[in-house]
Amino acid sequence: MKLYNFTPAANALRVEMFLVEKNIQIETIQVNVREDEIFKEPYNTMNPFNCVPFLELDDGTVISETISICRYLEDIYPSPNMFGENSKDTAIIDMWNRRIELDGFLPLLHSVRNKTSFFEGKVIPGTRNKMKQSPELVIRGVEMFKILLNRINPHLYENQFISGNKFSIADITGHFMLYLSKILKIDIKNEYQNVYRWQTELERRTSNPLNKM
Ligand SMILES: N[C@@H](CCC(=O)N[C@@H](CS)C(=O)NCC(=O)O)C(=O)O
Repeated sequence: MKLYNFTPAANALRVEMFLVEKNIQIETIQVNVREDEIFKEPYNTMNPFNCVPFLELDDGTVISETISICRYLEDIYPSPNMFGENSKDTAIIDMWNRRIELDGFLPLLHSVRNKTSFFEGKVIPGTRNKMKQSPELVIRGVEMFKILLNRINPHLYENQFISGNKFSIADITGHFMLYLSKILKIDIKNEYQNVYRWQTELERRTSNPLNKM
């Protein structure tokens, strides 16, 4: 099994943090997406969606999508558990992961790609074209994130982690959502104190790959 990744990228870092939390070692090949290696062979054929991360199994099967990769690894390395130990916990963790990913992580990812000059010509992940960056999408992403913050701030007063009292994959997604919010200079500390407490706890984890960058 081989992991194809590019360490500075947010989704790549989600998988790296997951691997450390679970104490899994996998041979990793760095694909420099900044230098467009992802569009070259053999990567283009392996993942025609032209994004990292993706996992190649020993039989040649390629699994892309951050959460699909993590779910596969969880299945073969069940401990420590990150996706839930029974039907109820699994559904609750999945619910939180989807809320965080769809309402926060992805909107902010698009805000960053539509704002930072570095992403000119690369507005949609895995593409290179002349699509213009849209200031409206920057605003929309930040607004969506703030709606989510208003919802999770009271929840995090009563819960140590986003899906309850146990660290899960949803916290890893949350950690990188908050990392994107830092790039966009969104004030969490003064306005959303419970989210800030959660963020501080996530940042202090030894598995946090941002501490090594
Ligand atoms: N839906 C995919 C998205 C992966 C993705 O957006 N990867 C970005 C890095 S964070 C990428 O490889 N972008 C390549 C590029 O646009 O050059 C997932 O969840 O894994």
